[in-house]
Amino acid sequence: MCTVCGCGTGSVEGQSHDHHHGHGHEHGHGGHHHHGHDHHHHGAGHSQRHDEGDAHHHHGGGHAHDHNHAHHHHHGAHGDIHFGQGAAGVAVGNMSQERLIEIETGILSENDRYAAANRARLAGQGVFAVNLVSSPGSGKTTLLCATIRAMTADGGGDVPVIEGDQQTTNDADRIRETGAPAVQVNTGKGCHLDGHMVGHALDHLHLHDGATLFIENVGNLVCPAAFDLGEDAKVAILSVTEGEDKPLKYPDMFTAARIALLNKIDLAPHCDVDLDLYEANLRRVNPTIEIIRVSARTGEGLDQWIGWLRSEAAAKRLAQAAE
Ligand SMILES: Nc1nc2c(ncn2[C@@H]2O[C@H](COP(=O)(O)OP(=O)(O)O)[C@@H](O)[C@H]2O)c(=O)[nH]1
Ligand SMILES: [Mg+2]
Repeated sequence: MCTVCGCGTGSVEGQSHDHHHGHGHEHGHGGHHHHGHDHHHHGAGHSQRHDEGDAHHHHGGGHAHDHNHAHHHHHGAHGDIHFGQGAAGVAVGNMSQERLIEIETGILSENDRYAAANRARLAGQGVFAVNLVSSPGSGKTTLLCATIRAMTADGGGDVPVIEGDQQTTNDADRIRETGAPAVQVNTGKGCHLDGHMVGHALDHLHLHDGATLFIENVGNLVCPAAFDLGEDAKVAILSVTEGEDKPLKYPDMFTAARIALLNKIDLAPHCDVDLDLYEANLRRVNPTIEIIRVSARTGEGLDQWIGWLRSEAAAKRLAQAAE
């Protein structure tokens, strides 16, 4: 599970796995989710509220707790409320910040072990892997289908795909229509892919040496930023309809990404969007991020994106040969 979001376990398409600590995903991690997010964000040491029992907090939602416990939050200069001001960045009940950091570090280092194993395995096969991250609907799957079609148009190109979603095999089905092999990972309540899930997916993909592996993460601009899957680069996809301020609101994702694809550029004339401001905001949170304006619909910018993929894959092969 993830202490950032309290999310749970997943299953690889066609099988039911107990991925983490023996929990099945039908366990209903929704309850824990609320533990992680809503009411336990109060600062430590306010034990009087815990005597009330957790049940009513689960259903009380933001209103009840804001009403009753607003004094536990840190209020900013403009009356805005900031949760999780402790060193761990979150607050959980009466747990100390040190203990929280310990738990979060434990989960992330477990993930990092799986990610390192994936990375070694991919390197051993000369596979270049990208992790596509974005909010839902920004066009990851559409862009991926267009990319695969362009990369395989001349009959070449080996582009296996791992698809992450909470439910359904829709996206893997869309990918398979292009002729590319795809494995769907359903994360259940989980809001991101993790290293362990990707390791299982790799077992099912039968990668060929030198392939370019695409991993479409769960649509979510927050949690996937924190989880290394063993990829060579995170690729953030934004669409012009999301608004220029999203890089500023979700900076972790854009700090973690090496490149941003500004998608649905065909819609720009119909939106009140300032593309230069969009790019400036991206560079504010990540001064070295590469940005390509693309349209999965018209194909604009796809050559540049595929050029980036090919040159990065070539650079990886060169670096490995030099080792
Ligand atoms: N106009 C336009 N629509 C797009 C573009 N890319 C994706 N879409 C549409 O955006 C919606 C969400 O796309 P999808 O690929 O499922 O997004 P995902 O959730 O990030 O995988 C679909 O209706 C797509 O047809 C684009 O470049 N231009
Ligand atoms: Mg998708």
